[in-house]
Amino acid sequence: LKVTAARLHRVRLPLVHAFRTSSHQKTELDHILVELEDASGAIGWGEIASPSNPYYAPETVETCWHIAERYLLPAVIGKTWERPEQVSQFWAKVRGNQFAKAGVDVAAWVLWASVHGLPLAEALGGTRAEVVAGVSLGIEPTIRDLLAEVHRQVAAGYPRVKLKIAPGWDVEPVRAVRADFPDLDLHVDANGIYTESVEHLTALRALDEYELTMIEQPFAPRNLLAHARLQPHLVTPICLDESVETLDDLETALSIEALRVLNIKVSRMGGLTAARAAHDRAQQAGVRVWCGGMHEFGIGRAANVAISSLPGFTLPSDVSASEKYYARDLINPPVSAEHGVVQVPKTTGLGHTVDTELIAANTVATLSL
Ligand code: OSB
Ligand code: MG
Repeated sequence: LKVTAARLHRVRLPLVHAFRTSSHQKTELDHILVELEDASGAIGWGEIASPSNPYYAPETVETCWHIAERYLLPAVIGKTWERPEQVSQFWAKVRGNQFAKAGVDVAAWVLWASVHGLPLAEALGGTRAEVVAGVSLGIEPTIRDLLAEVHRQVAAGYPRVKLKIAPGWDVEPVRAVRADFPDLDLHVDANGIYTESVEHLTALRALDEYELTMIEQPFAPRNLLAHARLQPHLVTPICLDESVETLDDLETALSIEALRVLNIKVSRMGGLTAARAAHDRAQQAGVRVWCGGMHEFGIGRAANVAISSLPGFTLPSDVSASEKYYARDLINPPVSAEHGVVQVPKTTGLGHTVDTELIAANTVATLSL
């Protein structure tokens, strides 16, 4: 297989419901779609789902565009490969920049799966026909607003709810949601905002009595030791997200027991090849995994559904239906969830058609190489 042409499309879509985390609020998503084409005209799509600002990870939309244009696409175009795992080797010298790499890596996997007549999930070795989805809910203006949102999502059938927390918005919202939903699979995500101050540790330890499935990323991404120090004081498992960008990060975290659960994001790990390897390693180490999201449009979300079909993804993934995020998604059919369950497509490649007209209507920049 050989990529002979590549295109980038910077696309903006408004969110159905504004989303606030411990670091920022967003009302629209600005992602870069990647198209890889071979000499026969077959196309693989991928999505660079970097946030606009460097508050989750160091990348931004502009840095991703630059890295893809200048380093990643030139490394791939014209090279011959047999397996999609080889493609990330072409840019092995490029450090970091996981989101940019992930978009190109996914496009290569989708192209490979299409050319070989395989559904993406099957190409990856997925075994599940359906995937259980959860929802991730942002910080709301009031607890009453949050409860309304939780009721809406539980009524829509989602069996797991994750709440964003931050100092001052942690024990109270968790207590309120737990009171209304004693048996709900509930967890929290701090996006690294807590420190080991007495006040912060008191709040984190207070969360332990609400039977949360996990506390995700309480401390700063590079502070693995703080996670390892807190875990023995909690019954609730600690889950890492931002801390694990590479397989080496995962190895370090495992060796110091900084996590009991791993949130595997295709974007944060630099693509499907690395995400699958992280799944394999975590499974071997007895660490439970699930697939996190970055509010992807349908293309990135389809990759998340595909990786979630691997056997080790035993916790619900953030692969909610398209309609939770966007009034109209870029793929057909959109991702849909019934009783919180998403069917894994059985058709080849991405498993959805890409709505190029809708993409064109929402594109703010393009590049052809
Ligand atoms: O930490 O999981 C996170 C969105 C943007 C940045 C970070 C995170 C999130 C989410 C959204 O939680 C999950 C989704 O795509 O539904
Ligand atoms: Mg997270």
